[in-house]
Amino acid sequence: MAELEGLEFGKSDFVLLDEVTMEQFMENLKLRFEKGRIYTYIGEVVVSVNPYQQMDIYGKETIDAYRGRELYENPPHLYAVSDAAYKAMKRRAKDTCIVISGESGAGKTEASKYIMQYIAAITNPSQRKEVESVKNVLLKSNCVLEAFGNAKTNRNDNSSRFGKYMDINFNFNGDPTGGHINNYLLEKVRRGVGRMMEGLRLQTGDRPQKNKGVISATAVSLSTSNNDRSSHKAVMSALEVIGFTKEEINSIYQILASILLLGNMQFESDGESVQIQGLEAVNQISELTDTEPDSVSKTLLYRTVATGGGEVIEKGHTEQEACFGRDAFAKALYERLFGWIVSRINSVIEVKDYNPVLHGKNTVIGVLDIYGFEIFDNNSFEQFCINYCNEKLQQLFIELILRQEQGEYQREGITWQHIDYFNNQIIVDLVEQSHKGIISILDEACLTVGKVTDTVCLDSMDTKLAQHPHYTSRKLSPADKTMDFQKDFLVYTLTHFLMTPLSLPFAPFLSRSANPVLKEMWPDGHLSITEVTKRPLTAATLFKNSIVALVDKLACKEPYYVRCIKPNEVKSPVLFDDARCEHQVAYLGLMENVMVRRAGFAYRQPYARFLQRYKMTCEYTWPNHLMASDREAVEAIVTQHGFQDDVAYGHTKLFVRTPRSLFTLEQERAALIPILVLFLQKVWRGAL
Ligand code: AOV
Ligand code: MG
Repeated sequence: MAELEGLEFGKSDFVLLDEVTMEQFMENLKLRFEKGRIYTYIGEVVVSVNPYQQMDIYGKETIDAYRGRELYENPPHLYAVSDAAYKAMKRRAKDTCIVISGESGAGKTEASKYIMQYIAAITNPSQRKEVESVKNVLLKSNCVLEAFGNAKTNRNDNSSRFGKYMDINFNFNGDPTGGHINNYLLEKVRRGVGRMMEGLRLQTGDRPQKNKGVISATAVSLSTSNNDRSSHKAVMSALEVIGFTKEEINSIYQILASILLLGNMQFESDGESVQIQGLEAVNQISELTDTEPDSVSKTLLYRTVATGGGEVIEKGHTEQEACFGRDAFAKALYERLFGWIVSRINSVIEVKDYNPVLHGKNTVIGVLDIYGFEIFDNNSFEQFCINYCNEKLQQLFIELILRQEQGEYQREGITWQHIDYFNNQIIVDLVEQSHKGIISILDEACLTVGKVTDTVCLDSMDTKLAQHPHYTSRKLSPADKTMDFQKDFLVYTLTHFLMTPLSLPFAPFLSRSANPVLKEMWPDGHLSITEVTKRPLTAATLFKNSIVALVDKLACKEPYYVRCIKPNEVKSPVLFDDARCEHQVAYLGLMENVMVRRAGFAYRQPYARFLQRYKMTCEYTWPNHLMASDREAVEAIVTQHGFQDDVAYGHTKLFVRTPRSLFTLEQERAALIPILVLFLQKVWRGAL
C-alpha cells in the first residue's frame, strides 16, 4: 500500500489513482521506476518495470517479510503474488498458475526465476532430503534450458527462444514433489550478430546474412572469457545435478558440434549433379553422430519420394534444395535435441508413486514464461507464431480477469457494472479461424507446396481477408498511398512461411545411429517414407494446437498475473521512454484492468478474516463480539469508521470500493498494536 512505502514513492496500486487516465497512470509508473519501486499492483496483478540493474530486493530478509503475508501487508513484490498463489494452492487446494507476460526484454524470465526461488525458499522447512533434491532439479533445470534455448537478439541479450510452462507439483504439506516442463516452439534460426557463442549460448538477430537459416559455424567462435567459462561450468554442473550421465552429456556436445558443422557446409554444382564442398565435414558429422558417412552425404544430396503407385525413389537435389535440406537437417537436430533435454529433465522430476489416499490432492502451481511480443525489421514465421501466442495469452487475461470479477460478484450477489475494453479476439480469429484464418490458408498452401508459391498464397490471403479490418498487404494498400506500414501495422514477410510439412529424410538413418541419444531423439525414425508423407500437420498448426492446449491448461487454474514492461530500448536503468512505455501499457490492457478493478471493488475479504484483523479498532468487536454473525460485527466496524457508503456486503465477503477506507483501518490498527503489546505485557507480568 502506498502508505506502507510513503507517498513520495507514488501509488503502490493503480486503483488508488485519483483519476484513471493514461496520464496519471504513466506519471505514477514513471515516478515509481525513478524511485526504484519497480513493482506496482493493479489489485492482485503485479506490474513490473525492468530495472536493468541488480536490485537489493530479493534476499532472505525480503523473503521472510513476505512469507505467509497478505498482499496489502507489504509493498508490491513478485514474492507477494507468489505467496498468494502458494497460499491458494496450500490452504484451498486450488491449482494455480502465474502467467508472466510482456514484450521481449521486459523481464519475464528474470521474474520467473525469482518466483521459483521464492517458492523453493518457503517450502520444505524440515529440509527433507527428497524434497530438497526435487527443488534442486527444478531450479537447475532453468540454467540448462536457458543455455540451450536462449540466445542474444537485438532486443534482449538473453532472449528466450522457446516458451516454457512449468508445473510444480505439491503434496498435502505444501512441499514440492516434482514437476513437468512443457516447451513451445523453439526458434531455431540463429543469425550472425558479431561476437558469438557465449558459453553454450548461440545468438540470434535479424540482420540479414548470406547463409541465413541456421546456426552457422562461421558465425560461431568459441569465446574463452571468464564469464563464458563460468557459465559453461554452471551448465555442466546443472546437467550433472539433474542426473544427465557423462555419456549423455558427451552425446549432447557431439550433436551440437554436428549442427555447427552443418551450418558451415557448402555445395557445388557442375550443372548436372550437386556435390558437397570438402568431404571432411561429412566424415566428422558421421563420426559425431555415429552413422555411416554415406548415409550423411546421401541425406544431404538426395531426397526420397513416394510415387503415386507407392513406389519409393531417390531424386538428386538441386543446389538450392540441398541448402534447404541442410538447414532443415540442422534445425531438426537442434529442435529434437532440445526436446530430448526437456523430456530427460521431465523424467527426473515427474511425480512418482503418488498415492492420493496417502498424500491428499496433488496440487499444482504453474509458471508460464514465454517469449514476449516482438517486432524486428524483418518478421518471419517465428515472429508470427510468437506474436500469435501473445495475443492468445492477452485474450485469456481479458477473459479471466473479467470472468473472474463477474463470477465473484454474481456469487456474492453484488451488481456488476460493464466496462468497455478492446477485445483482441478479432486478431486471434484472424490467425486461427478455420477455413479463413491465416493458419488455415497457410496449411492449404503448404500441402501443395511446389505448386503454390508465396505470391499465390498471398493472393489467397488477400482474397479471403481483404475485408478484415486488421489485415492488409502491400498489394491491397500500397505503402506509398494510404498506409505507413511500419507505424500502424506489424509487417510479416511471407517468404519461408511456406514449408513442406516436416518430411524427415534424415530420420531413418539417425534412428539407426549407435549414439543412444540420437536414437531416442528419433523414435519415429522407423516410419517408412509413405507413412511420413501422409498429410502431416504443418508447423503452424502444430504450434496452434500446442498453444490452444496451453490456454486450456491455464484456464482451469486460478491465475495470478505479472505484467512486465520494458522501460527503454537501450537497457538503461535510468531511462523511462514515455512513448514506448505508454504503448506497452495500452496493448497490455492495463488501463482497462484498473477500470475493471475500480468499477468493482478494489478489496474484498471474507468476513471472518476482516474481523480478525480489525476487531481491535472497534469497541463492539474487541476482544470478542456478541453479535449474531461475523457479518454484523463487520458492519459495526465499518459503521463506526464511517465508510458504510464505500462498501457492499456479499454473501461471504465484505467488498470495499476504495482502498482508502482500508488504509484508515490499517493505520488505526498499526497505531493500536504497540499499545496492545504493552497492555498484554502488563497482563502477563501480573501488573493488571
Ligand atoms: P524477457 O524474458 O522478458 O525477454 P529477461 O527476463 O530475459 O526478459 O530480461 C532481460 C534482461 O533485463 C535480463 O537479462 C536482465 O539483465 C534485466 N532484468 C530483467 N529483470 C530484472 C530484474 N528484476 N532485476 C535486474 N535485472 C533485470 V524474451 O525472453 O526476449 O521475451 O523472449
Ligand atoms: Mg525470456
